Amino acid sequence: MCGIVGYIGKRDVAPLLLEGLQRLEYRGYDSAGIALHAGGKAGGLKTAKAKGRVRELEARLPKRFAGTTGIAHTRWATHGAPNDVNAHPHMDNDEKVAVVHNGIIDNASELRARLTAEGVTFLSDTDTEVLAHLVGRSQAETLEEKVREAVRHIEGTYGIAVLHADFPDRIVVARNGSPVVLGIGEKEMFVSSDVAALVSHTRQVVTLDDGEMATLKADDYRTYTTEGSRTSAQPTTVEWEAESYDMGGHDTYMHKEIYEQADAVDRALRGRIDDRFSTVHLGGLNLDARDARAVRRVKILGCGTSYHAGQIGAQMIEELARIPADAEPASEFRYRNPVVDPDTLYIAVSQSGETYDVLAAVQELKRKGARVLGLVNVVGSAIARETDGGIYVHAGPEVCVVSTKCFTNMVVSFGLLALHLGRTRDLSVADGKRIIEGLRKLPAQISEILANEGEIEKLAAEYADAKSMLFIGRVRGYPVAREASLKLKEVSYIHAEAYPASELKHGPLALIEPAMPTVAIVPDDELLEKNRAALEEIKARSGRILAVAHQVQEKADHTIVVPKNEHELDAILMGIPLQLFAYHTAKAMGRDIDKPRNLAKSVTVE
Ligand code: HGA
Repeated sequence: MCGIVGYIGKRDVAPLLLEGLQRLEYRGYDSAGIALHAGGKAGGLKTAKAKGRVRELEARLPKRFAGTTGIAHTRWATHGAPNDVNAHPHMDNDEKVAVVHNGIIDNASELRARLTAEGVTFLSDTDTEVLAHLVGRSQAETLEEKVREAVRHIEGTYGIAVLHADFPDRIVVARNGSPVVLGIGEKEMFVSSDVAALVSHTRQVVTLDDGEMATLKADDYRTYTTEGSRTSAQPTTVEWEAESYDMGGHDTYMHKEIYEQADAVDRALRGRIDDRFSTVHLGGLNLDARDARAVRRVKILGCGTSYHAGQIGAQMIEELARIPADAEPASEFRYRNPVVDPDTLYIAVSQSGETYDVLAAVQELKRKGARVLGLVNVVGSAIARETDGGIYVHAGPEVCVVSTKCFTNMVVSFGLLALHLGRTRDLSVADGKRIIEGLRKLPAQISEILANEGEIEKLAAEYADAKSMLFIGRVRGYPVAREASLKLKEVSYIHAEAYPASELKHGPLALIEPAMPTVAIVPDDELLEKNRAALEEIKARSGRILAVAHQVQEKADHTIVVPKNEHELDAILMGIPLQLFAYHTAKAMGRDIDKPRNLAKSVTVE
């Protein structure tokens, strides 16, 4: 999704902004642009924009394009085609104002009609351009007041950064529903929509709240509300290292992040296990034993991979805590006027903590008085702040658009939560101990799975000719099949469909033929025989089968054997070889693995 970077200080701004934009490339975008204060006698603002990659923008920068204050943007079009003109920054007709914007202005057409009637000429098809004209036409004296007046007319979401030719000593930013983070330096200030663009310069950040604005000057910043009253946002220190955003010798971020999983899981467990009582401590949960016992249902909300993590989480909670639990796409939940029950614990799952649909579901739930926890990766993100408490999954920065290590850490975090809830109820000390031992084994078992990469690569080459693939699993294996099929389609663009193995006869068996391979999740659990029967049925119809199992499956053409853990935790491991399978299939097909077509990392718009 769109990205914003801004800088004010003494350094040459264009290279700094280009570097910042490159750090945001992973989010997915279709065009990029820069505006800066030109300085010198003539002063004024200069812009450069280009459809395509940041390097195309770089190639197009005019010869004289220097300054020490500027803003930049990577755009993911929502209003108007991806082209040079629609790329941000947008300017007013006098070219005094430049605006970059993430989000959607819902009342853009009305504002556009009104401004056109007043004599404004629109150059682009974007919703964003109305903001530039509103700021430009404001009669207010200060830039802060002009921006404030402009955003008062706006319905919708925004993270914005604004330059004004008459106010060369400042950048004014504002946030409503789309992230804005200030980076505090020594006699220089940064702003971005994502800490990824800041960490190579400063680890001191201030995250704005919705309804908050800020003025950045080279040696100072101040924050205030859109109503004008001062706020006292204090800087916090970002823990993520700049190196976490480098590829570290891997050919893609996806490959690197798959390989980071053993360490990431270790981080998710660190400091949380309480051997004395065979349970876990989850610091920020804000749910004491009495609250935990009062929970009668658990409802998990997420989108895409996070929703699948939630499905596995729901099963773990049912199994270990015996609390009825289910997961639902947040994007559906928020629009179906859900019955919100005071005894239900809601859990919002998101890597970025900014996923728009999940955030909107959280806000709807809070409005109705529900108790909502967050399960997120990015510390201090909107969902982390809007929820009553929660669990940080500690996967570290995830750059590849498709999620791997964050998914695994989400599932592990659900395992911790399920154990915690279970131990406030009927899960015995002995079972608690068994689960803890299982959790502790995970990092080594993940490394064992990854050591098998050579074989998985060969298998991927074998199946890469398929036009379509079926993924099946039963109960614990079903969400694993769903996530694995999503991974394959995201990175390889091969059509993949997941079904419960128990539903084969009710439809998908009709698809089975040699050209339609099946990937089957076959754990050694109480359903092993049932799963084997499904393999028989597929084989009888000449279907090719790749099994992911704890032991070689006779009926399968190939089996990827994964190490056995406790049956409640098996789902954590069984998907991991299929991440590598998706990666190698996509690689064999020459896909752009880290940036699959049409997809973006943090979906911060609807
Ligand atoms: N609506 C603006 C910005 C889109 C956005 O934030 N995408 O993530 C546009 O279409 O230019």
